[in-house]
Amino acid sequence: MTTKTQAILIAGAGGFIGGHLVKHFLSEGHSAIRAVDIKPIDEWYQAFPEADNRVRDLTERNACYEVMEGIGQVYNLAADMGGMGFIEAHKCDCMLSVLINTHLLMAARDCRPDRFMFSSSACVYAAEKQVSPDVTALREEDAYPAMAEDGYGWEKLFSERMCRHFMEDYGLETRVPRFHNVYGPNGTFDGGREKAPAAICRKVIQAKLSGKHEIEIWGDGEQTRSFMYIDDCLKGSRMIMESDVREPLNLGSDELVTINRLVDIVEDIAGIKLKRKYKTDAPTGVRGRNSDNARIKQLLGWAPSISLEWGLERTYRWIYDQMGPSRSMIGQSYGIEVAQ
Ligand code: GKE
Repeated sequence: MTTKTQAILIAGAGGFIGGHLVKHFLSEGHSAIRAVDIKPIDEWYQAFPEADNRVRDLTERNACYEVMEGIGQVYNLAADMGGMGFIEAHKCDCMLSVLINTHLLMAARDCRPDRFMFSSSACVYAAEKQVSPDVTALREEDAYPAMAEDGYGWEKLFSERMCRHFMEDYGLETRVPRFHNVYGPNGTFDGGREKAPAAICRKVIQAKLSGKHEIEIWGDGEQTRSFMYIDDCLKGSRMIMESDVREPLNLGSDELVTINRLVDIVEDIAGIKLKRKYKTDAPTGVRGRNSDNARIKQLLGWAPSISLEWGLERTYRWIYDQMGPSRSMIGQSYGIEVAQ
């Protein structure tokens, strides 16, 4: 159990999930939060003056030893990542995150925090298990025999193995949730790293603001995914961290939807219907992916359950607020005439 005074390190605190995790612990009254990210602090998605905020490059060994000092719990969310548009075009950058995971594990081996969580991903799963939209939900053992997502997936799978061997060889208590496409407010929705839920919200808002009622969708829209709202991600991460589950564990929604259905829901929220243009040569990743939650239910008695409609409503509103004030700006930057 994490005591309120135990020092907690959030690596990747300037990012989407990391920012929410810092806020989560502060709202629970935890007093010693060390928040670390490589981005300049004014680029952090969320930053809190109450935390011990440090801008450090955690690919560097010395930086990892510095931030590990006096830490009881480590949440390692630091990674060079994004949605399909990013990971397909930046395979080396994604794999170089291995330097962060390696150096943080070495620092943890020597500084001895009680727990070390490594954020893995559904991208570890073997491609051959994800070839059909009506996919059989992925069970933890479906990561082997391995054929992970190029670049990002292999780095995550390798780092999972390192966590296991640092536990076996050095007794470091590691925990490894496999996140399935996490979405929500205070995440990236533009610029190339965005994932589908945020991207579709942005595109629907642009169409609504511009009056140009059309939307570009990557692929044919029949590919399927499950999307997990950030609040379920935070709750699940805490439960896994504080559990005795040492093996990698799915942390994802099991509400399977097509990308066309995702667009339907966002259109309903926006109160608009758009003409769909399919960009079939865009990055599409696997054909179908879903989370089998039998094991997390069996081991923790809980599983993510926030509905996609509920989560998208809050995500859409937040992105609209980010885009709203600069409506005219949007017009200019996207070369479209803004309808008042
Ligand atoms: N990003 C994006 N933007 N995706 C779109 C868009 C768009 O405008 N339109 C349609 N899609 C389709 C993609 O082509 C893909 O088939 C699906 O939505 C989901 O794309 P995604 O959210 O970018 O990422 P994936 O689920 O394919 O993969 C992600 O999985 C995560 C773990 O579940 C990875 O990129 C990582 O973010 C992570 O491993």
